[in-house]
Amino acid sequence: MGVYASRFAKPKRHFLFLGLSGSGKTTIIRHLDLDERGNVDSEIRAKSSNILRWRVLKRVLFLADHCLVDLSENLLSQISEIDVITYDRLLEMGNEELKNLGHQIIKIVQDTSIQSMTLLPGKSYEDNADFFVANRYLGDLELIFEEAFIPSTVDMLFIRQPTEEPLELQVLLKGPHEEETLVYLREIGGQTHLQGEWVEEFSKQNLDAIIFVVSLDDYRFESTTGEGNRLAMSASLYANILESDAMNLELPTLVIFNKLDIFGESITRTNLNVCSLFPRVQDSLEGESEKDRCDRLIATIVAHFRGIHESLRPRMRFRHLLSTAVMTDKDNRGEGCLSLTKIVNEIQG
Ligand SMILES: Nc1nc2c(ncn2[C@@H]2O[C@H](COP(=O)(O)OP(=O)(O)O)[C@@H](O)[C@H]2O)c(=O)[nH]1
Ligand SMILES: [Mg+2]
Repeated sequence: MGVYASRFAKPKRHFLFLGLSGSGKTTIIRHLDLDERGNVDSEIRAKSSNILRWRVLKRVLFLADHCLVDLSENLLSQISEIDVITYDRLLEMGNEELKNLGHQIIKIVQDTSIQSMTLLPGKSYEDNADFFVANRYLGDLELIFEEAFIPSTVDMLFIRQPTEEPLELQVLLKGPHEEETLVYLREIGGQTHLQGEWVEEFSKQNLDAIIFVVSLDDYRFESTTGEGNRLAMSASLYANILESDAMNLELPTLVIFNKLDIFGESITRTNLNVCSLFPRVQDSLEGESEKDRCDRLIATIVAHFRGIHESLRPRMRFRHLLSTAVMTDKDNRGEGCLSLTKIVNEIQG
């Protein structure tokens, strides 16, 4: 019996995800789960529809606020009516009321001046995350304000819900010869006030690796709480983790540089030099293609983290992967599309 149990027990891996709030930890975990399993729990999805409606509503009101002068009296009075709706109120809405709200929002969005504004990315980090989501759903307002609307599995990757409660998913990973490994992906909230709890997690005996998530796009944002540039914050957080007394020196870390997709776009508009982290970076080199330039700038960021790692953990190899967590189109897996196999191989390799 004992022989069979040990022969057939699935090996287990425990990975802990850490990183600044908004770097993409939850999205990556959901992406990996979806990738192996093909779907997200329907209960979780049903609960998320209001979060999506709320984000779209807030974004539209925010944009309307910025072009007040161009709006008609009628539209203005509608906007002030919607403006008083709270999140709790939204949760109580029945079918008719939701539909009605959807139609009001559609009217506002149909105003051309607002449409052109939705194309402008937000300045602050928070605005920008909302911009990204709202923009994706502006064409589907009618659908998402139907009471029966349940976000699809792919929609779930776009719904931001800051993690307060620890999130843990178990994913069954099949190897090339059908051998199975049970992988536990665990995230604790990235909010600063929760970072004290991380220490407790480091000391857990069964932990196999720390996966530290960095948003590449953070280079262009200042923290809303006055702590400076977000990429610089992320780098010092990584250093703090490696320096933590509670962390086992043999524990591998993997740094995932996420949001490769928006980085590629951002860097065409905003120079890497807005980030205080590096000495001046040459913006473009003669004869350099757009793709080469992007790769070189990413390499600059990666090298910074590598430097931190090598000075604090000289005997442990620096492991990293690039990622685009929101792309889940299986037929169109681009560069940076993560898989659990890639992660496990990188950590074990
Ligand atoms: N464009 C883009 N957005 C992403 C990516 N990964 C995450 N996001 C978005 O970034 C926001 C924050 O992600 P979340 O997973 O909640 O971050 P967490 O706080 O680290 O758990 C969400 O709106 C995600 O949809 C990515 O690779 N590309
Ligand atoms: Mg999260």
